[in-house]
Amino acid sequence: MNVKLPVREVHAREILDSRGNPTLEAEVVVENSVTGELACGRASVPSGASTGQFEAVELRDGEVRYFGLGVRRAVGNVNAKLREALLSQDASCQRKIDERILDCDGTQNKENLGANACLGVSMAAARAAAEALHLPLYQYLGGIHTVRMPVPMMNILNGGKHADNTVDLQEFMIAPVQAESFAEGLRVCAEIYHNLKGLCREKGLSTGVGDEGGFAPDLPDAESVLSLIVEAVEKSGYAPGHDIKIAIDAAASELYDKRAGCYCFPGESKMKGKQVLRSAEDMIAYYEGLAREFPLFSLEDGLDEEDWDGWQQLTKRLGNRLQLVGDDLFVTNVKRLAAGIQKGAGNAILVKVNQIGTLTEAFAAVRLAKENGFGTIISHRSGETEDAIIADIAVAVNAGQIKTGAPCRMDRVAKYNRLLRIEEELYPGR
Ligand code: 2PG
Ligand code: MG
Repeated sequence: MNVKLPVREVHAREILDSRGNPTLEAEVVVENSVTGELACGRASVPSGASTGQFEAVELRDGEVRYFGLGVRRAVGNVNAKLREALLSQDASCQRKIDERILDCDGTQNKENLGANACLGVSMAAARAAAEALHLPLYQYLGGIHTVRMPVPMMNILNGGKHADNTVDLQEFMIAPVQAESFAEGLRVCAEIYHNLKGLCREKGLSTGVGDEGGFAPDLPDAESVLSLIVEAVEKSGYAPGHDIKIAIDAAASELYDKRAGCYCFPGESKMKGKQVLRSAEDMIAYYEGLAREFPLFSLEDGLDEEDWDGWQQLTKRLGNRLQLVGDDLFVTNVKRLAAGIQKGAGNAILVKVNQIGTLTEAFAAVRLAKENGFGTIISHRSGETEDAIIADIAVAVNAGQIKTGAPCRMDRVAKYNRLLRIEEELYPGR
């Protein structure tokens, strides 16, 4: 007898995210048709700062309260329209639940109900279904295929839109590529994080942190950031390039000046007392130089989200040496990813469920990436909550990599801790 999980209740509320801005939390209650038991799933929606212009629409109220950032309209859409669309629907089929959500919204970019409304319900429905079947979420979503713990890409130094320092590139991350387990990798990264703090202190640099928990000192350029990170790795007793590799998220769309047709580096300009501008060609040469000098293995959003030609060049020049990750470029959207695959732009995708608005669509992007040999990284947003669902998702889809900030601030650490628990369940005694 097939168990069905009819939806019995759908509810949303406004809560706060890690930046103190409102976001949406949803709850879905389902009934197990065999046992009659009720189960509730809850999920909350993250929010970006360096959002791509092609992301699904995050519905904000635009009223006086919370400086326009309230999400009461999105909450209202869940409590009325989505609730009505989903009551009695079978939550054991996530695809059908998500299709109902898409139909109910009826637009390409979810501007009607809001991607925040859609995603909250999509994730809460999955949680409720897992709960009703007494399965951990990663297992419900991935079944017996859940075998791979992700390697963390731990962001230890913040810049760009995530901090008020002079570092122009947004994220500098370390990856423990030799670690024998997730737990070991996490330990290694956390030790390096602490040593980085010590080095900042010794050098008279700020040890304050940015939105994702990484340190946010004033440094003149990417080279000095990378040198400092290499020093922290060595001080911790690990070999840069062997034990630890470095990833950058340049978030270049944020640096791109459309009118001038070039990338502006305001922090570097300020620190060096002269204006620093780079063309797409300069950017590629710049990354080439950084990759020669430092143990880089991954570069995310190296160029603007609309510069397909530049991305093709970048991929030709660096694609065999670096993982070139499209975040704002692909926005977890199969159409944009398919265009990138066809053009040879990038070789990996950053997957953020709120960029697209339902789990089913995010999983489709992961599938398409894998079928085409693209790398996959499940990612947080700079505005997060205590919800650690991306940990379960990363394991469920065998993404191989996760990006979820520093080992600091519980909104980030919650994801790492969830992965520790999952590893213990999957590989006891590892
Ligand atoms: C990114 C993300 C997450 P935001 O650019 O990759 O690190 O930042 O959520 O601000 O878009
Ligand atoms: Mg990014």
